Amino acid sequence: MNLTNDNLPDKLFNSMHSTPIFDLHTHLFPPTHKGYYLLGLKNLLNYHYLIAELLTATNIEPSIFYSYNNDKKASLVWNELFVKRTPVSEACAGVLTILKQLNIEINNKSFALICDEYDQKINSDKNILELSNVSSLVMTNNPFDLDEWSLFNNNDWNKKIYLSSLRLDDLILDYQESLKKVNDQTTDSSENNIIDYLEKCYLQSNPVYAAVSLNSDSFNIFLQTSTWKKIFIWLQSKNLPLTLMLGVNRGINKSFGLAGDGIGSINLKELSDLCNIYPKNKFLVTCLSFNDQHELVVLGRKHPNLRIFGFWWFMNQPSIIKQILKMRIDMLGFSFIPQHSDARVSDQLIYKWIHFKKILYPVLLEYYQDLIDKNFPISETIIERDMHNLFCANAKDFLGIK
Ligand code: RAT
Ligand code: ZN
Repeated sequence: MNLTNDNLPDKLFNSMHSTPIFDLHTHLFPPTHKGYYLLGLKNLLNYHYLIAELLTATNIEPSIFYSYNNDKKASLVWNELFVKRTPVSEACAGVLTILKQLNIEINNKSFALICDEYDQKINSDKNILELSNVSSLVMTNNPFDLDEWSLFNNNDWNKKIYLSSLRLDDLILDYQESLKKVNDQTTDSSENNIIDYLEKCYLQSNPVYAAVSLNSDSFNIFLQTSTWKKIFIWLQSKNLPLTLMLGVNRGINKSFGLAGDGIGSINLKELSDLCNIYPKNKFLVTCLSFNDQHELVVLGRKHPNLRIFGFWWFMNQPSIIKQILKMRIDMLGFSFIPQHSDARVSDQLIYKWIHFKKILYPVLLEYYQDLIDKNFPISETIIERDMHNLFCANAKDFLGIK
């Protein structure tokens, strides 16, 4: 049955909130991976997005802050950003959204009491996956970090929920050190070892893509070195897409640690060249700077082997998302992957997806209403198909997975 402007809003809302989500890029790990699996309010408060806000809003010395244990860091963030100041930023709002979803009132309660109540409500990744409606997600797995990589020596976690990706930033950031790590594990020390090593890691982890974050300086290395040429050929032979996270400048304030990265430049003409040079390779692309978004969407119309995804990090702000989302729909229809969570603490899945849907809903409603006004029939089946594509199938089809 075709929908009308009267029943469309409810149908769209229900379909959007009941469609299972495939989260294309996170930094999450399964619960059995101790030391890497992060959960709970204190970890939420120690998120580097909030640490950057704390360190810039206060005069707390970064080295002193980082010398504190996790409990003290979290209570400091709470006190400075949620008690002494009004928590209006997107990262602060995220924490409040999670508390609200869990029905945790904060009025007149001490931080310790809020934490206790929180721990009673959330104690496993299962709660979170259910609350956020995420059915599977992609981790970020660094094959040059052997401790982190030890995840793949075990089978005590759900590989259907936690999919892997090969994060190759170390090959860009410190090629010699990465090569050394590879050579330490083999007897022969040739450059081919990198490919052999990637092959070994591929077989061990069954990744859905490889990924690298770059800026214009590193993009040049990337385009020109013989190792990366071999990597492109290897990726193609595996039909493994490469995720490019473009325009980051690491450590612009090194004292902030993980919270100290900023925006770097990127020349998207070179991305276009890359798509032409390697037409059989597939590239998933997201850009960190607002300034690159228009050109990126144009490239998304020109290169079938390029798929735009998500609102990455500094782009993941409601005011920006609304504008860029509409631009993407205007030029690409629904042929892009609208969002990923980038969650580092499992609980963040809850707020990242709620926040995104809050923006997506009115935007989509407007497009569908316009189609109905133009006598284009919109049925429930169309809405469900579109939600499934936006939240899941666009990404999975590009990756070539079920
Ligand atoms: O958004 C983030 O959490 C950043 O710290 C980065 O990790 C970024 O998402 C990345 O994958 O490089
Ligand atoms: Zn990330």
